[in-house]
Amino acid sequence: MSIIQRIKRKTEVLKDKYFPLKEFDAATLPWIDKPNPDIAGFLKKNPPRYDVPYDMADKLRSWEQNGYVVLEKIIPEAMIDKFWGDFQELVNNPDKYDLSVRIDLDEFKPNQERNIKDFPKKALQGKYVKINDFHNSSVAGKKLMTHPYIVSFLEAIFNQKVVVMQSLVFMYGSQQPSHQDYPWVTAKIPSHLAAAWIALEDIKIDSGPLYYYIGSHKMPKFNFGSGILFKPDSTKSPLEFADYLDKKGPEMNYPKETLLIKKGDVLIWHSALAHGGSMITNPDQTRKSFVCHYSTEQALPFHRNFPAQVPVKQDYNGIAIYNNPIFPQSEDVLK
Ligand SMILES: O=C(O)CCC(=O)C(=O)O
Repeated sequence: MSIIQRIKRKTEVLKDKYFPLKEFDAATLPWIDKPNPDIAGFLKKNPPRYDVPYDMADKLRSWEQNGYVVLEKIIPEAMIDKFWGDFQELVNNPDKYDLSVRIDLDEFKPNQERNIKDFPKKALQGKYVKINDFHNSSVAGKKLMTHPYIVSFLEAIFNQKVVVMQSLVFMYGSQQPSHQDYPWVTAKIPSHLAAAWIALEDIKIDSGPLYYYIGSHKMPKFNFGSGILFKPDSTKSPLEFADYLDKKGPEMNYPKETLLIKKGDVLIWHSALAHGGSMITNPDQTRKSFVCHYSTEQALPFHRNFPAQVPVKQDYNGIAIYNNPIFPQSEDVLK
């Protein structure tokens, strides 16, 4: 990083400390989040780079109104099976790999996030497990998260170069309380964020499916006492945030919907869509999914954990993926 870039970065950090954000910055909002976006006009000037099997104008209208879209049957089964094969290899042979895993079980406190080899193998195949950034190890993961039909939609909403921010693999439902993503998964521009939930199997009602409040990306933003982003000096907790969203959703008539999609379908959601994981009612029922967060190169020109390092990037279908500087030995080990 040059001296000028360092000074700019420091200025941004100080600005955020003393003048915390109360709303997304109107100047950097994606075009589709601005009032009355001209979808037909946009698509005339910016047709998708890939020939997509869905109606892009319809999907963009739905995104603008509802804060999410489901792209049905867009991922070939073979791609998913290859990725799941890599995942099985990982959890059956954790000693051979380096990657960060979080298991939200009391028995692993106070270090619930560790290198995969530092957890008992059995726990890795159970509940409350989040496998972080497995795409760095798996080429099939990189191909899956940058599938051209996902890329096309992300490019349409951002109208900019898209980058991968992070990914999670789940075997079981997360049972995560309601939240929006922008306070946690934060780039330099919090509105430059979207996530894809790729169903790796048909999702069953008793598996603890994802739910979301339709249209909630337009609700007034929660103030953590430190502005709209969660920070070490926030005076409001994640549970108070969940409570706010669960009250505000019904109060503002944002219907709650449960995601029961099929293997190969993909949900893409807005950075401010309120969502969470419902309760698992059948403890044996899996809910295999690959959840990927994306941003733009403008908002995330570096690996999210290494803002001061020049990133090593790979290009997949026009999307940039940053190599993980913590585990260079793991990059692309599963081909
Ligand atoms: O899949 C889930 O249950 C939760 C995923 C999620 O909320 C997220 O990654 O933001």
